[in-house]
Amino acid sequence: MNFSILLLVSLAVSVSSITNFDFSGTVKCEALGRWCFTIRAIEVDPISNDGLVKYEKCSVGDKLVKYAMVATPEDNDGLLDNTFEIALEVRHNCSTSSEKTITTDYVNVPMDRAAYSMAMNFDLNTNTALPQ
Ligand SMILES: [Ca+2]
Ligand SMILES: [Ca+2]
Repeated sequence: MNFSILLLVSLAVSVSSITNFDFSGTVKCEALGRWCFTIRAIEVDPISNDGLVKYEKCSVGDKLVKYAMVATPEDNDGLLDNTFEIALEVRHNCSTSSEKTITTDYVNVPMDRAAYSMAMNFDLNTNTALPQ
């Protein structure tokens, strides 16, 4: 194998081992006055979850807020591990005096995928997540 082929092969390997993640959807809350939420994309791990990216917003009067966020690309999830476990977690104070959390089930994303998009809508009044 000459040098240029070796370079191409190593480039292909490094490109294919990076996964880009993006997240989008809506957050709905019917409440009087101001309400706030923080949405976090996480990579689920047995010991502690990794935060990929987060989005914070407060609303006064608007019942529906759109969100969109792009995570820093991930390239691995530990030794002998070929999938990412991706979930969304929302903390909010919609119609509650104490903070509530909604966590979606995680999705297994093979590490050789170049990109993964998750589209999820949240209803904070019922504490539910609905895939788009
Ligand atoms: Ca993991
Ligand atoms: Ca994993």
